Amino acid sequence: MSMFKFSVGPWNVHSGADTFGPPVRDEIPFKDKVKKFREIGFDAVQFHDDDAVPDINELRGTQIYKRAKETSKILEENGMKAEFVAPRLWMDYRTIDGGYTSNSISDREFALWRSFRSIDIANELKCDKIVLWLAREGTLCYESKDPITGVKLILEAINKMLEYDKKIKILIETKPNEPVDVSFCPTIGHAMAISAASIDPNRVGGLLETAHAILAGLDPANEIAFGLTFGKMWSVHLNDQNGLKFDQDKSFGVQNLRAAFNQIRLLVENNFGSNGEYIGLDVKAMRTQKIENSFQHLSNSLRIVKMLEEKVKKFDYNFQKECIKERDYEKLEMYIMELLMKD
Ligand code: 3MF
Ligand code: MG
Repeated sequence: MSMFKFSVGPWNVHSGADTFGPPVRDEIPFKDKVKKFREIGFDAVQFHDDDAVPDINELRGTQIYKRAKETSKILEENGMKAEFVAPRLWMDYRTIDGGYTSNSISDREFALWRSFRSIDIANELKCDKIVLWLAREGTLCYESKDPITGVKLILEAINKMLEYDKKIKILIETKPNEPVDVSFCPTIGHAMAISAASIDPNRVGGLLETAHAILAGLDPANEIAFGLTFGKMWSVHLNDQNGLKFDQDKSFGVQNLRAAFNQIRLLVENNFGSNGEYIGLDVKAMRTQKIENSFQHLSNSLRIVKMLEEKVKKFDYNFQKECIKERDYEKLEMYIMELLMKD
């Protein structure tokens, strides 16, 4: 039994299209995905605004609420909760140059419109978290934007969201690059600084994704720890990543088991989830996978989390203390290797 609750996004089961090739599997309908997520052992679904309300750009007011209610019903029928809503600001022709930090005023207004609608949808789905993956808030051409203005515009947009809804919490999902070359908010440290400068620091926190930390050249567990220090690590996207390349979203733990162990150890030791936080698994199936096996990366990742929880239970804290006292870190390191490799 796991001490954690788990969440997943509909985008984590996909048709296998990538930058260089078309879809290789049929899209699975949302309803069927939710049912399967539940069967595998997930407790909640993560949403982009247009996952919850498809064609959101064409809809207005009550139509948006109506669609959100339909989505909410599917969740209820399957005994699932909604974890968060994230405005998908990177897909639209109006956000080519970024959302909140676009050089175009009307594009920035569109980005805010979508953010306010995401808050409305979150309320319909009975969740109080908005995630901002700041995908295009940065530059492709460094000289195209002023970096100080960029950070101020992000802060301004967040403040407007905090004013729009007095209960909503904003989680910044940091990533150093891709699709932009250079991001204005690349790490959890940056997210914490924006939180502190906002009009309500208690409602602005972070979401750390393993792969994003690795892309920033940082240790994922320490990024999570930094947010936890301030009581502001409100979600995690566990997955894995093989070095500095495109964002791979590999199954959790398959690349660096020791780093994965230390992420789970940190979450266990700090009782992550005790305020209703979920462990999100932001993993993608390999393109080679057949449709009937296109949920396997999710069940594998869940299994790896649970197996690592068992390893954490076996972790001998007295032995650790002894090694620290003797300053014999070689001994401590070997102990970890044996813990991970032996039954
Ligand atoms: C990109 C991501 C995103 C976010 C999602 C919710 C598509 O690297 O990780 O997944 O997690 O948009 O914020
Ligand atoms: Mg993510």
